[in-house]
Amino acid sequence: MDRPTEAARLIDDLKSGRLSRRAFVSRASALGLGLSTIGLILTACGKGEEKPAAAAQQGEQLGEMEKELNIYNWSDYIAEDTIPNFEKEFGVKVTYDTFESNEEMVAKLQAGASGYDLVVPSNYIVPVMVAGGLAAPLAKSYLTNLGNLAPTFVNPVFDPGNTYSIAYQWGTTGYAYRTDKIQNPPDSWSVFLDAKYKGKMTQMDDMRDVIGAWLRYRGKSLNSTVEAELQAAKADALASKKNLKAYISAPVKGQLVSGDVWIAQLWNGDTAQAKKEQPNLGYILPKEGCTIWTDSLMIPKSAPHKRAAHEFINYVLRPEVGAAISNFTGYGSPNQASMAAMETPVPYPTAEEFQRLEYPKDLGEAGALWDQIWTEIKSA
Ligand code: N2P
Repeated sequence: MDRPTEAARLIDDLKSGRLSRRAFVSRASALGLGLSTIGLILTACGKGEEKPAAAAQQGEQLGEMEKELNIYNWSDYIAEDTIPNFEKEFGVKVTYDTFESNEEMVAKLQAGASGYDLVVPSNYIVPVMVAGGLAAPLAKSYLTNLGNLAPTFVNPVFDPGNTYSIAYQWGTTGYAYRTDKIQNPPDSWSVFLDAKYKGKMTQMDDMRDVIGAWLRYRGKSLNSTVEAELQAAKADALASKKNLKAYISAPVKGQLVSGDVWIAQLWNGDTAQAKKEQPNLGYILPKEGCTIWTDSLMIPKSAPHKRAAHEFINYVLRPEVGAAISNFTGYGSPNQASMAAMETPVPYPTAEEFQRLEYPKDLGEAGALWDQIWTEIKSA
């Protein structure tokens, strides 16, 4: 049995009482689930939640369309007319908030009473949210446009059967640089160790991207759970921090445009957005390798407007809506019908490029060590 299936069975056994809470903790740790994940599951099960399968069946009946929808998405990650057009067509008032990292989004949901109907997690955090009881199973009968997804985004490893999530956009984490300021930029993460650019460089305010890049720099997986490898990544991060202006994610775009920053670890799409204002921008996928990710639409279990949330997912799955989103964001579309409707779609990586790309996965128990190392890097 694969790990997600085995984990789901353990959760079922816990809920039905076939497994004691204590036995659950030991079996779940043996499976590699992180302590924070196990804690989330125990909390959720303590509240007497129903089994996923039963919930999925109930989820097929969503009732009347609601008049409101609350969306929580990454910043700069939607076309300008996506929301107004949806509001007009469906008679729904949308409230739209943004976040800058998966961890920020999950913390908001865990705090409770967020009121959000749709969130947009990346690969590695989806199973953590599912195990923590934060996700509602999708009622597929409402998603009539699901057939537009490209086959590679159907049934992803992080969410077998697309039970809880539907791909929204995908992209990579490399680095952006000012072509008018930097001649011959190295195609290596070592650029951040070069004091020549001190004070003109930034890295993402994101534990997975920063530690992940330094792991790859030393030839390791960006999903490493090996303490010695993580300590080496920390040493490189501390050495490069001396040259950095800041750890900053999407908001660095303005500084690249103005020239306050010349080199910024960044996602491909946000770089493309900045390039519309500042043509002297290039983007590099370092030779040591970097992250490729898929972000997906997911409905929180606590969502107050689940019917409207499903209608929104189905709306995004329309060819022209998905195409407009990717045209604005500069990211890849997982929708093959949208790809066909775009003039310059971001092509899916070639096999050669894929050798340098790696999907982020749930870190299991090592998540706590990653958290600790990231705190040490940030506070140094
Ligand atoms: C939004 C891009 C976020 C994608 N600006 C990160 N997974």
